[in-house]
Amino acid sequence: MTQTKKTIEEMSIWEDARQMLRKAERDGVETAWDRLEQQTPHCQFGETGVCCRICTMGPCRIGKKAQFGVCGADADVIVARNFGRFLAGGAAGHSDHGRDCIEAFHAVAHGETQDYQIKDSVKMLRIAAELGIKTEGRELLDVAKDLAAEFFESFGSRREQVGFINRVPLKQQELWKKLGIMPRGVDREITEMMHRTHMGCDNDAANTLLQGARMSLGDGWAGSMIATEVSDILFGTPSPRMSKVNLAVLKKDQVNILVHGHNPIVSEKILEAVNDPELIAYAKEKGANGINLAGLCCTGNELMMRQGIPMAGNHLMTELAIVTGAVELIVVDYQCIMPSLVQVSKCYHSKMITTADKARFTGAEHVKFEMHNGREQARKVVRMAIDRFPLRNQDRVEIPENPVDLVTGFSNEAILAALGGTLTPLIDAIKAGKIRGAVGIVGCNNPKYQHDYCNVNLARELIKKDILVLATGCVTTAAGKAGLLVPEAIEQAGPGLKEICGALGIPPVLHMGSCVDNARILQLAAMLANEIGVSISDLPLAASSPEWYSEKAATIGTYAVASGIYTHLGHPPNITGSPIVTQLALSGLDDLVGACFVIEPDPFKAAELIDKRITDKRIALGLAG
Ligand code: SF4
Ligand code: MSK
Repeated sequence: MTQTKKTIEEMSIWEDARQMLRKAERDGVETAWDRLEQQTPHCQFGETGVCCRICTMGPCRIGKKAQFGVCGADADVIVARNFGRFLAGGAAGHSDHGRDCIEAFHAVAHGETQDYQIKDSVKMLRIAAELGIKTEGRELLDVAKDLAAEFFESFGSRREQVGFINRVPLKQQELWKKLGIMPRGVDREITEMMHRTHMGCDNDAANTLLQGARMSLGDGWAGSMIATEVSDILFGTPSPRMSKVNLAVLKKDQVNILVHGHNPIVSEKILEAVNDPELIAYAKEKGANGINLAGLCCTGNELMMRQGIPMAGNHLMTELAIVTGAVELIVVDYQCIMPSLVQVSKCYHSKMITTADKARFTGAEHVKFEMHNGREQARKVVRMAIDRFPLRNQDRVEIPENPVDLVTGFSNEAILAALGGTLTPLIDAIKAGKIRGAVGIVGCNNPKYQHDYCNVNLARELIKKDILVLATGCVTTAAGKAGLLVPEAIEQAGPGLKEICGALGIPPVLHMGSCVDNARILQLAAMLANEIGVSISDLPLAASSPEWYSEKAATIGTYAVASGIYTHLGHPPNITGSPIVTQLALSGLDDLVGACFVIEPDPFKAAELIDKRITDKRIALGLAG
């Protein structure tokens, strides 16, 4: 993808973003768009995946001059190895987040912390029973101890399959066994991928990709799924609630704190601290009218889903939020946090706080959060924010106006409750063609695209075609800003979807959470398939990540495809230098797992392609297209 200098209007579809991009220019602040321009054109060897740095006989690159690396590896092997390691990064990110959640849960179960509790014991007992743990007549914490141990087991290496595989339709489980892609343990599959892609191991591109599928399934059906389920147990299972989105959620007269990253372990404690009357009084002493907490990216989604905390912006809004000049402090945990935030903060009075030893940023202050001190550390951080309020230069503050309303909180439990406790009304609506299918639109922003243009337009096009949209990750913010997350958005939907969502009082685009919460969509797909008695790949479903950028997004796409869900990406991963890998991703996988990737940068054309796939699946099920 080549790039020329964009106008501010071409950079983002949003007025709040454009206003801050103009301010950034005036304030001399460099943004991701400026740096993209400096990086363009990108290296073609890197972009097509044919640059190998796996050993020091290289680096090697495949092109007109040489068809083989020093060791003899060809483009297919090099691309497959690079892509395998790319997917491993994503699987490790989600799954290590999941492990951190289990550690908090384990600490609660063993009485090692008073700072976290079990908020949803009903869900905990239900999941314990689902995983074969005896619950009757036992103390809650005893069950919790066993459940934490069971979750840890899914990360290990001595099992035939991870625990939540019991959720997958049996036919599909058989297929995964036959193909050798049944995930045995989260860590095992990631380690095996790193091993296979060491020089001199797996030199068969297709074989490496199958391990990519197995490892990604380990992420989707274990690492991410456990992260979601444990977060619900500790902080509450989301239910529908109102909130607001865009930079207008920042407040001129209050101390503004932003939480950014992915894991609610830190942000939930910050939320508690900002509601502490003592700290609110301290903020007033310092001349502020209160303390305002807003989210960014997926930590923002986690807090919004469970607590209704407003969302300042998605991935490409993170620098721009600080450019308002109104942010005292940005607290981060991990993933998707641009290192540039340290520099942007320094252009204002803002302070950046890191909280995880595994995600430190040079130039930011580190306040380490551990299980036993989360509450105390959160109070410390909020106090630091308040102390910065008097340093704010109100003349440099510019906060966009008009936040947009949205409804969030659509966990599967909430969806089932809206349906009256059973999937039957949804299945009936699908059979009748009122809801023709469902698409999970997930993932990121990428400055190579006009910010959120594809995310929003794809969602709009699909709901027009009576296709229900399930949104997670940074797409939720895009959909929210576009007014698609409120019940009134049914006016933009096709007649069938309008009728069903109108009757249920829900929006045609459902906010289902953060990146790890794509596991909620997997589970919903599995529940539907089990109820109808088919495989997930038989259902009129699709997934899409129109503006993706991260390793995690590629892993999500891969576990979606391996789970039987046709998946659209706006641009390909760095694999196009290999005919074998590209062919397998774009069609070959369809024969193996019943789904494949499709690449299309234009959201309107993508909607047509997805619509066609959904029509084909409906017809195969004996339903009207
Ligand atoms: Fe070159 Fe082979 Fe080493 Fe890769 S593994 S850098 S292709 S010699
Ligand atoms: S935060 S992975 S930019 S969705 Fe989950 Fe957003 Fe993508 Fe990060």
